[in-house]
Amino acid sequence: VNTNARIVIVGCGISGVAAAQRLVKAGFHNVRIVEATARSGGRIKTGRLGNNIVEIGANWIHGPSEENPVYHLARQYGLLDPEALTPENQAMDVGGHPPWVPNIFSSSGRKLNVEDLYPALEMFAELLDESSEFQSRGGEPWTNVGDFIRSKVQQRAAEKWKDIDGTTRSLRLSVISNMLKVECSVNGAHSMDEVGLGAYGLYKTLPGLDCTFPGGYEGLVKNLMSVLPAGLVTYSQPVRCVHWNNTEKRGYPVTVECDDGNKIAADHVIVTVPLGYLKKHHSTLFHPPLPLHKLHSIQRLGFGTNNKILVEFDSPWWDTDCEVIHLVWEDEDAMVDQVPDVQRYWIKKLFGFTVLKPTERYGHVLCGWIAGHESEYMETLPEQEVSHAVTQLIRRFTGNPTITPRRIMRSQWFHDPWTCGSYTHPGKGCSAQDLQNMMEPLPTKSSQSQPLQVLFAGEATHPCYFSTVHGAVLTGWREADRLISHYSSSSSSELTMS
Ligand code: 6YU
Repeated sequence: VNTNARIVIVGCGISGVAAAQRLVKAGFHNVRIVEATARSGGRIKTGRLGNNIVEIGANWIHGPSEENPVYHLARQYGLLDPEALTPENQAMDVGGHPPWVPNIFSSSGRKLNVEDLYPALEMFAELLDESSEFQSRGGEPWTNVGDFIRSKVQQRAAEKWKDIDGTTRSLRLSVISNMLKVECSVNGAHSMDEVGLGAYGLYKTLPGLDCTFPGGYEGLVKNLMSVLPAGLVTYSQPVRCVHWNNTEKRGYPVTVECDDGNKIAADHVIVTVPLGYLKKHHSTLFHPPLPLHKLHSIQRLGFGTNNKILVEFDSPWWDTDCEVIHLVWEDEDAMVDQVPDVQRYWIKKLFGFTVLKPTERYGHVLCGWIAGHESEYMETLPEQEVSHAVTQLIRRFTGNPTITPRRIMRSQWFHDPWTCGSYTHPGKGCSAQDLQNMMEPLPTKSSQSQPLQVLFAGEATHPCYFSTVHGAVLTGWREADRLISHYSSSSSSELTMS
């Protein structure tokens, strides 16, 4: 294998690190990573709230079981709690929605009886499952998940809930609105009306009950990086433009131009920048520009915002066994997941909180979730204003005017200039072909020029695990393997020729 090839990786998120680790292990010694910020990890970002280790980006290992590379690595590095390692934990197939114990509060300051709301929760869960079944036959007559769910709930409520009193029916429909907001957060979308029904089923889940990293998700990045030679990453070095198809004879086919004017010649570049960044900067990031089919897929795929608002309390106002808190607005029986006036009502988009467990480790810390344009607006407000809005919200829903958070912290992924949002979802009109186009290297096959000049990794390029850390890892390995097998086969053909 010819291991002299010069390979530049743009971005030191987990996909870039995974690609570098694989290439270095295969013996490539001219590998470097160029990263815009001063740190590794990208959307894996561990911070502190008081004495607590908290996640600002990725939170869970989704589906921690044998097939999940993140689970494998985390286990190998000794980063998980014993419960996560049990066979029972790995065998639980939760379909992407862990069966967390809920507490449900309403906007009139009542804690609702969860059993009364089961019919709505169950109907919603069924419809989400059905939304996955449209793959490859489009979503006709619906284009998006939001429309599909609304029309089906209307139909089924008319049949099944016809003898139910108006107040209960209205409350159940308000619960559907809350569940739509949950899905906006899960999918990283402004509204479920923006998530394509035809492609919703592309996303695949793995078995295993979602678990966290007690010492922080960044431990995964650090361990994976420990095998890389010192100095392999250049930090605070944003890439401005990838010039490919360079025509000068005997030169390298690609030049990576940095913001400070630095130019790096390469045989291959692996681009791992987030889809949000690509959407915004594709026209200046590539010269010559991307082929149209690739560009159209970048535009069709969705990249929305999902942010966290972490809040610490002196004492809990939720049940001891509670794992998730839902806040149901009683005036939202129209099954809506967007607020009418973002500046005034942005806080209504926050679906509720997940509870950081175990309590012995975290104390009383909640993680609030808010997606969409409302979340992007929240990012522009001073932290104090966010804190005030959250305090008022909790006081209203609990009916307890004395609850006061001790500390608060929020993420701002939309205004992060190197991310421009949170993660990928299939937009309206998307199909499996769009994810294939995302991962296709440049130049495309028909071209006569040097192959594999620009390769693409990152969560948005995984055909079924997009939006996740395990998806990102697999794409880094995939592109490294593409180069490794390219050089194995070209050296073997050289051998055959000689
Ligand atoms: C997961 C989870 N999780 C919450 C929140 C967020 C995300 N994810 P990176 O961005 O990391 O790296 C790119 C680098 O490039 C970066 O360092 C940049 O600085 C750099 N760069 C950019 N421009 C550059 C330039 N010009 N020059 C040089 N460098 C440049 N995933 O598994 N579990 O719990 C969550 C969550 C708030 C923001 C998440 C979660 C997503 C992961 O964080 C993400 O996929 C990977 O970290 C990305 O790694 P990367 O290397 O690709 O990019 C249909 C349907 C489906 C349902 N889907 C839902 C599934 C659930 C998804 N859930 C996510 C949930 C949470 C809560």
